Amino acid sequence: MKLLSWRHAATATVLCAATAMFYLNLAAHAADAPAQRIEVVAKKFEFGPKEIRVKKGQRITIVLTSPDFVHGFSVPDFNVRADGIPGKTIEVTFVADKAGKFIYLCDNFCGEDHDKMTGFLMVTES
Ligand SMILES: [Cu+2]
Repeated sequence: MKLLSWRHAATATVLCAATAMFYLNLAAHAADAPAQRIEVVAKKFEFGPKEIRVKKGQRITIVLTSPDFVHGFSVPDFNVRADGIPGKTIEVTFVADKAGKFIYLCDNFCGEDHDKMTGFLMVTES
C-alpha cells in the first residue's frame, strides 16, 4: 500500500513536470513567434488607426511614422513609448501580455489639440 502511494506520487510528479514543460514550451514559442506589424501614423492631432485590436500574448511591432512633428506614442500600461520622427520609421516591439482596453497617447506637447491624440489598444483573450 505504501509502495503504491509512492508510485502514485512519482507518476503525479512526472505528469506535473511534463505539463510544466508543455507550458514553458508554449511560452517560449510565443516569444519566438514573429511579431504582428501594425503601422501607426501620428499627426496633428490624431492617430491612425484610433483603435488597434490584438490577441493576448501576441508580440506586436508598432511601425510608427509622424509626418509633421515629433509626436510621442505611449502605451503607459505596457511601459511602451517611442518618438515618431518626421522622415523616419520608428519601430517598437512588445508583447500584449494582458487583456483589456488600454489607452495610447501622444506624450510630446504638439499644439492646441494635443490632448485629443489618443487611441485604444484592445487586447482580447486568445
Ligand atoms: Cu501631442
